[in-house]
Amino acid sequence: MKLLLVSTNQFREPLGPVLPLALEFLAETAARAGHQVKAIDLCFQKDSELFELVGDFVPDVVGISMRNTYDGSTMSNFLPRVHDLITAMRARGYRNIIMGGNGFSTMARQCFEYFQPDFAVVGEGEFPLLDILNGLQSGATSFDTPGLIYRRDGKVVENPLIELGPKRPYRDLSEIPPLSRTFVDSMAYQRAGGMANIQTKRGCPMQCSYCVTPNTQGRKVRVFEPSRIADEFEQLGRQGVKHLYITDAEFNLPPQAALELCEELIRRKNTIGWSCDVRPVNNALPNELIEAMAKAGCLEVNMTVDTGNDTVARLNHLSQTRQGVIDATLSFKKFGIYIMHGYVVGLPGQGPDELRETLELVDACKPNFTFFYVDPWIYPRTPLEAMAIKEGKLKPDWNPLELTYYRSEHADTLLKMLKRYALRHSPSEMSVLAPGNAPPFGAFLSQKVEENGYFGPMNKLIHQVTTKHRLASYAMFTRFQLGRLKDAMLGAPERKP
Ligand code: B12
Ligand code: SF4
Repeated sequence: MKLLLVSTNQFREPLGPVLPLALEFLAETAARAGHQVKAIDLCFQKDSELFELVGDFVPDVVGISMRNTYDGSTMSNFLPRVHDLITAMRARGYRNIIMGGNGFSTMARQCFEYFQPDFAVVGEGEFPLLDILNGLQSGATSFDTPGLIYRRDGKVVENPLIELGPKRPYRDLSEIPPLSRTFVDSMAYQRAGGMANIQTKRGCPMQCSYCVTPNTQGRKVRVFEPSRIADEFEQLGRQGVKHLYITDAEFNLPPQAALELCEELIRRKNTIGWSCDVRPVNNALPNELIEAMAKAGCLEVNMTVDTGNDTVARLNHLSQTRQGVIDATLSFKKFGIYIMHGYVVGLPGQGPDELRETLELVDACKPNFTFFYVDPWIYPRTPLEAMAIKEGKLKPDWNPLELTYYRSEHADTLLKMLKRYALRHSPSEMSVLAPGNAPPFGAFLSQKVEENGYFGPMNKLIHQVTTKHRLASYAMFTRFQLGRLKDAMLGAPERKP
């Protein structure tokens, strides 16, 4: 079959464009299975150039990847643009349109209704894509691929996945061919901000209240062989890549797999620097792992802490303790790894006392950089959705295609406290991302990053840019002070796609 794959993401904030790694996985898998593949990355192109790029390739099947539906900080809505692209493809006579991607998967049923593709895949795409290609090739009209949404005899069929619990029939990642990393130009991303990337595992065993990863990647963690990942590092190194972002939900879960990969990278004398996300789950950040990460090239970690209060942590299914966070942070600093703490202000159970405790934790840890995300974004099929419905903050028939935030009853007080705290600290040490307050900050940052050809650890860059260009921080605070947040409340009507 002739497969055209299109990555639609053109968003360049907060730090320049992000490489569409999905395209590498999907194109490699389909090509190795004998299909003819053309992969188009629209990141550096105009939508109007699409058909020129397709040239005389006449696809039997078109795969469209949608990484983000929205950016919750700038409140950018990516749905209408992708809708226009699909309309143009239909007008061109393209059939068998398959949609998938991280953003799409977070609200797949609603996206399917909105975009009206022929097929939609929830979660990882390699195996479903092959099922569809092979099925269509042999004239099949019925598919039993788990999680597939498609049309049969004019009716929408939704195959059960969708519970991604332990019963899901997981496929072994070794069935995915090693990536040649030739379908996307990694160096273009390095030149434009350093957002080249790599994936070493899929899934997350936790179920933090607001998070969609267990729904999109499953709760069973599956890892790629360390030697395969080290080969991919070397392959990217030969292309000139100097820094990578590891896209794993949490690099340190489980710690043993992370340690084995670090040991392999150390054995291969890896020279590429990397950043990753880590979660301070109890006992999951031992000193031995942190030391190995430093030796294996880790330059920066984003530690999602969310709260400094143990009760709020338990209520939101965050398995961590204050002491664990302090110990791990000090250990990262000791081994010279730049550490960012991320907090979500306004989680269920968080009142002024709990926020005070959180700010005390930040003071005790003194991470290099701190991000406060104000008001969590509610996704379907998450514990936060259930809590919001139970508390009467969300209607059971809400529409996830309308960007919706969980709004704490203490929101105004929490924001005032946070603002006071933020203004006491140098703006270069922290950022506050409230819905709607990010546009000047994100746009300014990505412009600076691209103009100056920065690449490397992401938060270190933010730190550098905000120190050099105080305007970025001031713009952010000004928006914050204007109370922009007020018009970004639950289900604001103008956000409809
Ligand atoms: C790593 C990451 C980041 C890093 C990226 C760094 C880098 N260099 O890559 C950073 C921190 C910079 C970042 C930023 C943002 N991110 Co982010 N990010 C992630 C994360 C953790 C992994 C994404 C990833 O690369 N996965 C690896 C690839 C291989 O997987 P994949 O894209 O899902 O592709 C697979 C499937 O989706 C499927 N598939 C994909 N396309 C297609 C197409 C077809 C046809 C088919 C069949 C299948 C298919 O098959 C693929 C292979 O199995 C996810 C959450 C998560 N745990 O997955 C959030 C996530 C994607 N990000 C999200 C968001 C919102 C953002 C930001 C807008 C937030 C912000 N303001 O900072 C920005 C946008 C950046 C940009 N310019 O686009 C959301 C998107 C939600 C949504 N509904 O829109 C997610 C889901 C997290 C969340 N819940 O908030 N992000
Ligand atoms: S540990 Fe991270 S990826 Fe896993 S559920 Fe929590 S926030 Fe999501």
